[in-house]
Amino acid sequence: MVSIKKFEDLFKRYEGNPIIQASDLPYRANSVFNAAAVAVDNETLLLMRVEDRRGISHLTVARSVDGIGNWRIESSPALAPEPKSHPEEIWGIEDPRITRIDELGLWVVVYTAYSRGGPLVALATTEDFKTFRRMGAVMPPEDKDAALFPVRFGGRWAMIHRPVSVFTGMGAHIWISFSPDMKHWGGHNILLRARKGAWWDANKIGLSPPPLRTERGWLLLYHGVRMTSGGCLYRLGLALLDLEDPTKVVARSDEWVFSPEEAYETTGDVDKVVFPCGWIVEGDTIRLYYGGADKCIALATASLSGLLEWLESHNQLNQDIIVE
Ligand code: BMA
Repeated sequence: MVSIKKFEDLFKRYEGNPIIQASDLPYRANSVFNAAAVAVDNETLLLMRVEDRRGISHLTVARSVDGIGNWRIESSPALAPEPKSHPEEIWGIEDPRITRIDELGLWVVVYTAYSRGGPLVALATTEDFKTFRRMGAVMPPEDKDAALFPVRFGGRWAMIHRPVSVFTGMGAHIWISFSPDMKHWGGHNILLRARKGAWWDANKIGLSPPPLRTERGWLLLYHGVRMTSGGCLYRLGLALLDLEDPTKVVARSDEWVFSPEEAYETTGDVDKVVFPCGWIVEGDTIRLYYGGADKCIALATASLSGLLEWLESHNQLNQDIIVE
C-alpha cells in the first residue's frame, strides 16, 4: 500500500496540461472537453466532446501511444448528431462514457443527447470506433451523467445515471437502474444522495467516469456542484459500491479529492469546472482525463491503492456525524 502523506494531493496534474485544446483540432471548433477514455490496441483512445461554433456538440476520436502527447485526432466526427433519424439529438451529443463489455465483444458508449425536452441518456455500441449502432434514448429528460457497469448482476445490466426531479428543491441524486437488454430499464433506486447545506456536494451530484472494478468494490468518482454567489463550483469525490450488489454503498468520501485550481480549470467557457468522463488503470496508476472549464482536456494521475486507502480513512458512512 502506498501511504499518502497529510495534505498531499491525491491527484497530480500533468505539468504539460492542457493536453488537448480546440487549436489542436484539424477543423474549426469552439472547444474540446469532457472526453471518454479507454485503452484500445495498446493505445489510449479518447472520444472527445467537441462543441462547434454553433454551440452543438459531437464526438471525435483521438489516439496516443503514451496517453499524454502526440495525439492523432480524426479529421471528422466519429459520432455526430443525426436529428432526422434521432430527434433527441437535435441540439447535440455530449459527455460520453465508454464501457467495454467483454461478454458481447463490444464497447458501449453512453452519452447525453440534448433533446428539445432537455438532456437525456442515449446509448450506442461499437466494435471499432468507426461504425456505431445507436440504441437511441433510454432515459427521458432530464437525465445525464450515465455509464454502464461492464458485467451483469443476476442476469441484468446495470447503469448509473442522474435524473433531475421536476420538484424544485428535491436535489439531483445519483441513481442505479437495471435492464435485461440495455434498452428497457427498471429497478430504479437512489444510490447516492446529494448532501445538503454547506457540504461541497450539496444539492447536485453526478457520476464522472464509469465505475471501476477494484478488489475492494466498484470505485466511483463523482462530481458535486456547489452553488456559490460566484457561480457553480464542480469538485470530485469518491464512493465505493459492493462488488456483488452495486446497490449497496460501502463508502463515501467526506471531503472532495479534486477541485479547480489551475487557470485552465478556473477560466473558460464555464469557469471553475473539472469534469472527467474517463479513467484508465495501468498497474496501480490511474490516468484521469477531464474537461477543464468546458474548454480543454487535461490529465491527472493518482495511485489506485492510495485512493482506496484514503477513502477508507475518510469514509463518512463510518463517521458519527449528522449529515442532513
Ligand atoms: C454539466 C454538463 C457538463 C459541463 C458542466 C459544467 O451539467 O453539462 O457537460 O461540463 O455542466 O458546465
